[in-house]
Amino acid sequence: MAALFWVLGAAGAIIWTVMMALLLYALYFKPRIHAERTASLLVWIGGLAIPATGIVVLVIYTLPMMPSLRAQAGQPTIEVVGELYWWRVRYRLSDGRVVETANELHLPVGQRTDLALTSPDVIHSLWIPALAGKMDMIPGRTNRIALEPEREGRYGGICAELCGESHSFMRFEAVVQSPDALARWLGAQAADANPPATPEEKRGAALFHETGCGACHTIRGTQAEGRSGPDLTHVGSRERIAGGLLPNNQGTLAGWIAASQDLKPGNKMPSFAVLPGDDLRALAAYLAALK
Ligand code: HEC
Ligand SMILES: [Cu+2]
Repeated sequence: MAALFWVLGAAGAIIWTVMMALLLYALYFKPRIHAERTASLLVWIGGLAIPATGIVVLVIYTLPMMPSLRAQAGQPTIEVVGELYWWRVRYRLSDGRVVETANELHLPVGQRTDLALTSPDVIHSLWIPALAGKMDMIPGRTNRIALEPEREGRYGGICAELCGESHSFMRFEAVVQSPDALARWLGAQAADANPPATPEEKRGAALFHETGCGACHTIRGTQAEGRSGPDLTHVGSRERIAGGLLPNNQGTLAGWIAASQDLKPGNKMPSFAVLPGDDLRALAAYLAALK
């Protein structure tokens, strides 16, 4: 980008200076009147040939700078699906297992990762300003973007295409880590959910099934196999919930379950305002322990 900026900026500055000089010359030095043949020659050369050559040279210089968006063999590919209003992130491991998570995109530092982007219903746009430009997520097709982060850290990402009521709450984080740390994280995510340990967590697990949460959420290793909401197998390991809206802890989990529609209007999870406080605390304790 820096090379592109300096070269195109310099070319633009040179052309601007020459044009201004010609303008001043024409205005103040009153050149003699040209014969018609010379005049039309001037127009053809100065008005067409020189600008066309300049543009062609600049295009030839800049075209190879465009990143290749084709998936490259051997590069890890992550599928990201834009949902209303959260991000479904899917990793296909080399042993055939599939790991799904939400609103966190874990990437290896210094390595190219191809993202395959799509959406089931409306157009979203994936944008991590610190890492790359925007790329639309369009129903019925798969767009690709390649990321090659240079430094470890957490980078904020947002949806950059107005997609509905809670569009502004559709955030996520790219977590750039060493390939070793990423492999450890993927290994942990691929495991089935921890069984509930304390009596409160056990009550939460039972409530999860009685209340019907499993119709929309998967918790691998249990009967919950719903697909329309985020996979909750390791929800306790995430930094934030609900598309970056809330930090992740027992209190915010309980609040989310009771009042998801007030916190994030129009999202696809109903508020469970009828649940008594005890039940909410038990559900939240169970989910928070799913590290
Ligand atoms: C009708 C489908 C549906 C049902 C039923 C449902 N959920 Fe959800 N849930 C969703 C959707 C969709 C989201 C994502 C909302 C968003 O972020 O926009 C979600 C998000 C969540 C999250 C946040 C996950 C994250 O990583 O951001 C938690 C926790 C959660 N649900 C727990 C529950 C619990 C507990 C129940 C049962 C009491 C339940 N859900 C019932 C659809 C559902
Ligand atoms: Cu969106």
